Amino acid sequence: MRIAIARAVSPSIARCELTHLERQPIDWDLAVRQHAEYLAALAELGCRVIELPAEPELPDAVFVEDAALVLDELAVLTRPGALSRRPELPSIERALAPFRPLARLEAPATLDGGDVLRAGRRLFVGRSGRTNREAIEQLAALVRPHGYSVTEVAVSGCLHLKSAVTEVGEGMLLLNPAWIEARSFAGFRMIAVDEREPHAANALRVGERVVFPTAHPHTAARLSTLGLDLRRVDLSELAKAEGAVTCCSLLFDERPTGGRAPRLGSPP
Ligand code: CIR
Repeated sequence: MRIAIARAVSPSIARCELTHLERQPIDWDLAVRQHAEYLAALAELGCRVIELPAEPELPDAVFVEDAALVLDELAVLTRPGALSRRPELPSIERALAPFRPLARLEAPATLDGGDVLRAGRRLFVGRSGRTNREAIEQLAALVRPHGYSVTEVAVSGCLHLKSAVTEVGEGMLLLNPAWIEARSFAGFRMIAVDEREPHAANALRVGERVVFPTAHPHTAARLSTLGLDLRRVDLSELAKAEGAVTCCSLLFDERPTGGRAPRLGSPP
C-alpha cells in the first residue's frame, strides 16, 4: 500500500518563509479546504493518508516533503536550510520510524527534501539556497551502499530543484529550462512547461496518474495531449506560501517490493 504522510495547515501559515514571492494575504480557511481536497485526491489515487496535526507555531510545517527523503531502504531526515523549519523534524521522525530505518544529515549540511528528485535509482539533488554541497556529499554516502547514484544540479531563480523539474512518467520529466540545466538530465524525455506558466513544473506522480495544479492550464493541456492522466487540484493559497503539489506529502510504499528494508549498517 502507498502511504502519504501529510500535515494539516498551520494557523500561522501567513508567517511562512518566502524567497521568490511577494507576501500576499493567505485565506487560511480556503487553504485548509484546498489541502483537504488534495488529501482526498491522494486517497482516491490509492494512498493511505496519515495526516499529522497542525503545528501552530511552525508556519511551513504543512510542507512535509522538505523534512525527509524516503527511499525503499531507508528514510533520511534532512536538515532544512531555513532555521525556522528545523523544529518540524521530530514529529516527522516519529511518523516515519514505523516504516523505515532512519538516517540523519549532520551540520554543516543543509538540505530541503524539495531539492531531491528521485528517478528510479538516480537521485538528482539541487544545489539551491537551501541545500549545500556538504549535504549532497553526506546524502551520497548514505544512499550509495543501497545502489543509488547522486547527481548535483545547479538551481537558480526558484526555491527548489522540484520547483523546476519533476518526473511525470517513467523516464519522463516536466521542466522549466530557465531554472536548471536541462543537460543534467540527458537520456530522459523532457517536456517543457508552457512559457506563460513558469511555476508549472511541480507535478506529483502517483502511480499512473499525475496530481497537477489547476493554476497551470496551458501546461496541463500539453501533458494531456501526451497521454498523461492528470488529477487536477487547486492549491492557490499554499502557492502563495511558495508551496505546490509535491511539498505537501511524503509518498512511499508501506512495504517496498523485495520485502522489508535492510537495517542500516548491514550490507546492501
Ligand atoms: C519555504 O520557503 O520553506 C516554504 N514557504 C515553502 C516550502 C515549499 N516546499 C517545497 O516546495 N518542497
